[in-house]
Amino acid sequence: LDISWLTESMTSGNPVPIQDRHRLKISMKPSDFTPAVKMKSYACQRRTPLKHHNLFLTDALETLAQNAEFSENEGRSVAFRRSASVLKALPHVVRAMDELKDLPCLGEHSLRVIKEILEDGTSSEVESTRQSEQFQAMKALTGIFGVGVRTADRWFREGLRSPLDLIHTGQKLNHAQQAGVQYYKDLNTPVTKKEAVVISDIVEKTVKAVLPGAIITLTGGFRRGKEVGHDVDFLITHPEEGAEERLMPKIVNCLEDQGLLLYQKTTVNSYLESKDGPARPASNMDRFERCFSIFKLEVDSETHAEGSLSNSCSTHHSGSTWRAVRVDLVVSPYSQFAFATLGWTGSKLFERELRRWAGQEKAMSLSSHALYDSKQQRYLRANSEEEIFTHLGLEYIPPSERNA
Ligand code: DCT
Ligand code: MG
Repeated sequence: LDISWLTESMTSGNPVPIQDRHRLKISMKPSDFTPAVKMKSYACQRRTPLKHHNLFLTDALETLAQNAEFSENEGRSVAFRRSASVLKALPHVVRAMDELKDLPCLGEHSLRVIKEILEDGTSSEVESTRQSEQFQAMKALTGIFGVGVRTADRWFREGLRSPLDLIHTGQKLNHAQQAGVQYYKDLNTPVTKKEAVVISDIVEKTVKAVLPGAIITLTGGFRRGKEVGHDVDFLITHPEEGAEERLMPKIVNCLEDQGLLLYQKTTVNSYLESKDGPARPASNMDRFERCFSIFKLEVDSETHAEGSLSNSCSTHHSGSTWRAVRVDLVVSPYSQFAFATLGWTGSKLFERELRRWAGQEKAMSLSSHALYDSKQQRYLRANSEEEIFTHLGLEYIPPSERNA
């Protein structure tokens, strides 16, 4: 429906010409216009569903974000992620550049990429990034559990391209990286919701056997409604403050006794609340008692995908009845549980934006442990995520709409 003649008249302030007036009689429903979307600028002010309308654009922008992370250019990476996130929150497919003109966070570079995709179907920068040897090698190397961008970059400059190259050249690897190489294929096979549910049952039974009355919450992407994830995240607490102390070693022992752990590394809780407020700006690294683990998950023949276990780097063989799955366990004191739940539900960008909102708009400092109000010089307590949103002056966004 072409209504440009009408909108022109409306915006110019001139009356609709006589010869056009009969055209106004055709039924005009509000849905005939693409409504101007009022988009808030912080991702934590918006509802971002898991399934959205602009994957063809967001995938491209997130490729550039990932490439910026590989060269440790955080500012550039966050800029691309923010652009992508705005498009995820749009209620319609983007078809033309003028639909973007009132949207926040879309920088010059992102707009250039979007324009190219809308006009040509692809962006040359995105395609050449995806095909570049460096990008592919960095993806493969950082895809190894225990390997960060710095290590991967050093290996790349030494000529290494894949996990197999690490084995062939006899690289010195720490324990986490050894497990990462050994279970490389399994750990790069997405964990399904079904597998997450099976692991939840195991974790729940184990934790409750060790500490009756404990509360176990599935967090991370699965709490936001994702169908697959790269790992399974759990948050554990107990209504009696203090009952959770030194709980992790007991959980780990119990899991080990059942032969369920292929790898684990536990870090102790090092969080201390200072009466003067948080010492450093709230970071995304929290200080809970935490266990990074790799579970040995029995696979029933029905879900056992053909070939998914034949792993050239792995000691186990095709025909095994188990697979390796990354599981993160976090223990929180009950008084911090709401903050920990909010912090561990994600998405990563949603969390980053919550902390930025707190700091820049509210003079508060938010972490997965606490919320500190710098003006009142005191900690604000909360028993639920809803209360934290209220403290922050934000509308409550449920987990399924935090997929920023
Ligand atoms: N988190 C964060 N900042 C980070 C890392 C994690 O705020 N730098 C939070 C948000 C999500 C949660 O911890 C779990 O992290 P991941 O498992 O990495 O994210 P996910 O959303 O669960 O993604 P996936 O589905 O791939 O596991
Ligand atoms: Mg996760």
